[in-house]
Amino acid sequence: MRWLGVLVLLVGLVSCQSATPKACVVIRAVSLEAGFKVNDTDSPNVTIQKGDCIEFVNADPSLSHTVQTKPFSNPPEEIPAHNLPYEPYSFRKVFNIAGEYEYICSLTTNNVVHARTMYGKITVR
Ligand SMILES: [Cu+2]
Repeated sequence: MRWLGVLVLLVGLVSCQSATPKACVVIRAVSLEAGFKVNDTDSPNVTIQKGDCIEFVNADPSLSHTVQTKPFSNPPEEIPAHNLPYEPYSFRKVFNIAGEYEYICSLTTNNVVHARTMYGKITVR
């Protein structure tokens, strides 16, 4: 029965490799004033398909930012709080559950609440 284990392993390896990941949609933290922007758009909102991924990047050299789901927004799944140091660090997440994910930067610097300007919505279909 050992060959069966080898076969299962091989099939597993092949299926992993064939599932080449699609390029992620990039959401940049541009600045405290400008907030988040999707790819090269001027919008912090995006609609993706189940199984797509989002890559969060901090493109703001002057401030740290974070990303997480907006508290009490009742998303299908939480995005736990992630620190976003200045790029090239990035945080990637695959969204497998359809629904609306409101996200924010949860920081406060010099009494300025980032979430007032740094927020957006990811819709997964
Ligand atoms: Cu921020």
